[in-house]
Amino acid sequence: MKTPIQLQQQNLSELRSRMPVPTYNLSANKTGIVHIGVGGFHRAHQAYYLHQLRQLGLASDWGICGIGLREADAKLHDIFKTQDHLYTLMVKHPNGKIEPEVIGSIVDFKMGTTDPEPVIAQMAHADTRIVSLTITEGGYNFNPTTGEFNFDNPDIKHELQHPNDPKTVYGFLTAALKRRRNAGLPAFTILICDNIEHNGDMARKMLLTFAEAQDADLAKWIAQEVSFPNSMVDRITPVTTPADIDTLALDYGVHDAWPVTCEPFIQWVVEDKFSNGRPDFEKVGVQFVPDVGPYEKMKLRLLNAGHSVLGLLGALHAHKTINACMEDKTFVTYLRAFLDVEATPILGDIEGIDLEDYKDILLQRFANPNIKDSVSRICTESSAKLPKFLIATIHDNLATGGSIKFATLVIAAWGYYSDKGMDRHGHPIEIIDAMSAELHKAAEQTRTDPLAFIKQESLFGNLAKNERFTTLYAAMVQNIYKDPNIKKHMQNMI
Ligand code: CS2
Repeated sequence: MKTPIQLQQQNLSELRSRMPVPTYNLSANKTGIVHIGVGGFHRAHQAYYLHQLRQLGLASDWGICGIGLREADAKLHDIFKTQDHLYTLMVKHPNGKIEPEVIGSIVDFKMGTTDPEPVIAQMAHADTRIVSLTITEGGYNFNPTTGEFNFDNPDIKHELQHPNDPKTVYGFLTAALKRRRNAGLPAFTILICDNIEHNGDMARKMLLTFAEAQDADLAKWIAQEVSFPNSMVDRITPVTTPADIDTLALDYGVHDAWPVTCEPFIQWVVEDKFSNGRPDFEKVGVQFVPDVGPYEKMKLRLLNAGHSVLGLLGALHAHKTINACMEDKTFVTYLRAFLDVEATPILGDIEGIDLEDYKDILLQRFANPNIKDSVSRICTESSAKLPKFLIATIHDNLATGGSIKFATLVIAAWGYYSDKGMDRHGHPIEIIDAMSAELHKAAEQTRTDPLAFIKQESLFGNLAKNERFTTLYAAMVQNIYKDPNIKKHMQNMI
């Protein structure tokens, strides 16, 4: 056992014997990227790619300034302050090996909740050339079925009235872009790193809708000057646990109040449309393609949907982690059947990708016993995820006459989960979802109206009017309410 050393710039030379640390000058020449939403994923993905570039002696004009727009981000802000924005990335291999490494690509962190001015100024600074976002699938303020911007959001109403007091990303982006336009500075690229199909196109549409309501001239300038590359991002990043912090301190001798853990796999496929330059990301394995669409669809409909299949069915069965689901033969067979029979046929051919290999690797990734990705993380904000990950596949298969049964059981299970909020042992499940009250209200009417849950049009579109779907769904609902042992129903289908 080593006496733990506090993670801090001044201790890096001492830490060097314990794990790899940055070899570059931590204060980048310029802060070229402003990133909103510095969760575990950003730190395991984009910030790691930048770190690799910096280790190669490149990208010194691309330091990252993290931004927190939620009160909850204050915790990371404070930790970063004591740790000089350093953190440890713990890559966890299936054989139990852990590779920790200190990452130094984030050079600053600002909160926008108390005083928006420093954040707007940072985005409007001449050195800032990219503003990137990971604000979660639910963070973009649109109706998942209609795809329309939600003007009823009180924060949006507020910032339309008070452009100098932004609350959401839309208010911050327009305030900063306006300042750049007025100063004659080039616009920055807006790079979305969330799991949404055509994420750049979606963000462009949302930002222009908001900007038009605020300032039509500015909207025109944004439409001409700002590029929004679509991108597909991938690395499984579980929630950090106290055990991870302890492992780092006890086994590696590093005190880090908020390390990040992740799997070895990493992928980023991006469209090369950057209006104001970009780091040489291709030198560290980022793929640039003319059209990201097929890659995004593949990832969302296989990986993310696969996660949701395991997550919701696993929650009812009382499996705690994704790898526990993968140790259960019924779950593995069911998942593979869903992927092969329902998700794959709608993907078509994707250049350079063998979908069978992709799925084989995916199953190995899910099975990594060292990752212990919690089912509860996967089920968090299901209302923002399922329309894009799973319900879209049901719609596609209804249109083509394809199979829908494996996905439909997941929807029926989601309804039961939202109604009862407990697993098969009667233990409560904590449901974390911005729509949890509405979901529960709709689901609890299932006994009197079996279709009540799927009548929520903002999530399901017109599924409640599709006879092929409703007949199957209603029968599954009846079975689950009669016998909540979800595994039995899964077994009957495989
Ligand atoms: C997960 C994703 O949130 C989810 O439901 O499927 O966070 C997933 O782990 C990442 O997209 C992996 O790249």
